[in-house]
Amino acid sequence: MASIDFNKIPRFKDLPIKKGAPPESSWGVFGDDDEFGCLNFLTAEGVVEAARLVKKGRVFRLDTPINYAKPPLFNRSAARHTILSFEEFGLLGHDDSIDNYNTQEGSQWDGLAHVGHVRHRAFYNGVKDDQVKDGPSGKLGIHKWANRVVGRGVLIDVRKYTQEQGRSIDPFSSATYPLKDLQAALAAQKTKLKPGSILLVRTGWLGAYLTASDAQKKAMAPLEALKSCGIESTSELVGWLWDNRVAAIGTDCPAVEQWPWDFKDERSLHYRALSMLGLPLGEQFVLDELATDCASDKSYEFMVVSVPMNLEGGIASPPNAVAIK
Ligand code: UVW
Repeated sequence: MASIDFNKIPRFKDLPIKKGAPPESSWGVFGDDDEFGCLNFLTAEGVVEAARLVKKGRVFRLDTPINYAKPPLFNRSAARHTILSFEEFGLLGHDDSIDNYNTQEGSQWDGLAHVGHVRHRAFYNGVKDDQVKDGPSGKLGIHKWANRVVGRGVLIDVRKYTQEQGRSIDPFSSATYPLKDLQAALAAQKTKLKPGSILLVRTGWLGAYLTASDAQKKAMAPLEALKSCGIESTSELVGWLWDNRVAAIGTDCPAVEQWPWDFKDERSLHYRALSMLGLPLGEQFVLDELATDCASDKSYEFMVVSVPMNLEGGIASPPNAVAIK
């Protein structure tokens, strides 16, 4: 990780800085060949500061177990886990084999090659489809993040905040949490964003999913049937994330924004965040236990260590993440 002069990063209102780049894009800010986008906000100094937040030695796993969703959402396939025996060698022991594994079957970071802009037909920083599909040497591969997603985590428990206001939303509807609720929840928690935060937002979706019946889970899994809450997708929302130098945003709902989102609508958050700003999106993160702990010690900041898969040229990854307090 390199150092960064945060004062030299343009404000959202001044984007784009590169001639010909799409409006509200950060293309060129970190160099024309940059593949990290907002992860550039995570610095070596930020890692050291984040480590100072570790006070009581509690560790919270942020990933769902593989195959937690039965069946996986969005028509994604389930992994097949087989335990292979060493018996034929006269040895007592085993290996694993995981077949048919989709890196987005559960908790996941969407890498920057996951979704390109619908009209500009380009990924972050103008990367084209053929540059992504170059295999291990392709651009925007997830393996490049393998040692990059470490820093100060901040939880916004907007689910708890809105429940306490007596206006909770149905996680199984396409309702959205507006920016003003995220900001108000943050203020109520007495937490501040600092440059280089990994922002986690608890919407309540995953907790609701886990208590649903098998039949409900089966019914909601297909792309066409799923309805899920999310956070709003507006210029104001992404401008606030950018101007606060948020490095990545993870939520406990399936798509960060509501589902369904409209693939044809360039105002959708997947385009605004992944393609325009290079801002990683995290989905189906496990946040409830962390949220309970944050509420009990009134501290909503912690160290996040996320080590995406070292899959050369990969598109996405389970976060393999822990929050440490
Ligand atoms: C879609 O939004 C379709 O995919 P995901 O959010 O899992 O990246």
